Amino acid sequence: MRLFTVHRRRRTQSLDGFWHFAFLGDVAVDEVALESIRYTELMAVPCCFDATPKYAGKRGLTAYRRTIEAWDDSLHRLIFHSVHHWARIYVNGRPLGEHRWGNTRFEIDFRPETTGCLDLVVLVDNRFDFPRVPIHFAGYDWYQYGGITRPVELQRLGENWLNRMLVETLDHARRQVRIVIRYGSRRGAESMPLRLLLDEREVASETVTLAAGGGTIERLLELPEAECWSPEAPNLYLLRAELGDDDLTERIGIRQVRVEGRQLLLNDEPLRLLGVCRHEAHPQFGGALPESLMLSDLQQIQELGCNYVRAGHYTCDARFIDLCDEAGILVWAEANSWGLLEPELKDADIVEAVRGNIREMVDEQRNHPSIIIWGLLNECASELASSRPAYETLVNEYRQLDGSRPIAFASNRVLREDACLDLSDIIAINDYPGWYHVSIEEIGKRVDAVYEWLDGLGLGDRPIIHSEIGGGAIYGCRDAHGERWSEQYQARLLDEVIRQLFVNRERAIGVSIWQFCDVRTSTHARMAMIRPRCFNNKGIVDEYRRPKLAWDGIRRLYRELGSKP
Ligand code: ADA
Repeated sequence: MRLFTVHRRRRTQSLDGFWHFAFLGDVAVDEVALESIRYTELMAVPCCFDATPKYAGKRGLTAYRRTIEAWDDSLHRLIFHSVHHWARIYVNGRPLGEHRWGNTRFEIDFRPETTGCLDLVVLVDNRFDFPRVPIHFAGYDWYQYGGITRPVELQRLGENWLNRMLVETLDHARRQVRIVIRYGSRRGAESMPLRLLLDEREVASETVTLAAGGGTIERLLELPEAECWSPEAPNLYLLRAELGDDDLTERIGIRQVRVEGRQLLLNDEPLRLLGVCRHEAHPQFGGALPESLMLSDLQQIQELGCNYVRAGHYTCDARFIDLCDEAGILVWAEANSWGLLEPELKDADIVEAVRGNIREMVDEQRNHPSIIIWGLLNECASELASSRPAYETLVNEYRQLDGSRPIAFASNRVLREDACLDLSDIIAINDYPGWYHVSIEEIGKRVDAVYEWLDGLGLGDRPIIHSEIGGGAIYGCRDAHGERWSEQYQARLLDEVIRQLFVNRERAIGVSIWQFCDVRTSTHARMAMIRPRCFNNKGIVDEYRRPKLAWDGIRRLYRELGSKP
């Protein structure tokens, strides 16, 4: 699943391929008798079943089935890297667990009752059904496809096993890292050899006594031979832990990120972020992008001169972030929470779900050196004092899980009351001058007004990222008028905004153009009426990644501006 081998010792099998499939439609989950399901066709895993021609646009309950082989009667683990939106897992007819949102990894541990062939069934539901699926809502501005959308793996865990290894740089100059190993143990009280290897060279070795059930081991390590990670020199190392018979590898980069005054620093050097916002979407694959497309997206993003991607509005595929780690592309990673209003932010189930989503994302992705910002609550009701408790809860969740990265939420409540923005380490502004507000000629004035407003709020001393700017263009639409929806208008608009931000002014530390590619949006009437073709057409490449007119100008500008302020 990753760009490196995670387990060299642990038995692991990929369950990707064709599974038996049944579309059950609009039926209540608890009324389905597993024995009565007739699997009449096949479905690919991973894939979005509703991006295939037969099920395009369909919502309902589905069942996926295949056999798996238990190696022996040890604890086994199924890893689902994403099932969209809701899943219930059965082995030999026994329900083992549920998961209620897409885009993050979850695990199901079980001890097989028999060895050999087992029957694995996964019920997958892509319907919008609050409160069963509390963070996928029908009106979001991207099409939320369903299915087993990322790879699935089966592992044998044995008697003692490594669950996670978290690696955090404490001091990049001294190459000092903190390592937290979480393990599981069936019996405990056993003494075990623990070794840590950096690119296969031993850097620590000791004997540890395991606690029954499991526990954590925390160590500080200095790795003087390691070079720091940065966009210019993205040095990566494989850190492998061996505990008894098990092992676990993480790929690490030594780097620290912090906010100081109006700057964002990486290893004490100020950054300028020039990038794009990117959805995982393609007409043929939905949100389940093949590796070839991840790679070609990355190539285009590099070609454009970007050093930064805002990924989201949900947890991006770890393989794409692996590619960013390698390429030195900086990433804003974001938990799923889009446009929530007052009633939603006051709803304990929704806030708890976003919190769970944050926990899973941080747990899965915190070791990526390229991730420098944790994002959340895109364009939610931050102007209301009643929203503050939700913001505080969720921002604090991030801070407790990982205090090593700044936090930002993109706000479009500009020039208004504000009740939450002070909770954000970086001020992130989604504003569309030249599109939703003011004419192209008035963009500069609008930018000044936004900065004055921030000063007035007493937040003028923080770094500012223009987390979204943009305008729609239909691919191929060029005419003498060059008005809205034409490629000329989009090109003119983006050129003017970027110049106003970085050439005529020097206050912002970053920009992410909304958006990299055109994406299908929801069929909700409110959205469909303002989105020609039911696509969000603000991509600077279309949904098939064909560059629009704006491409060349942005490419030139980004290259001229460069990654240093
Ligand atoms: C918002 C939102 C995006 C997209 C954009 C637009 O800023 O964060 O997801 O919907 O607006 O195209 O209007």
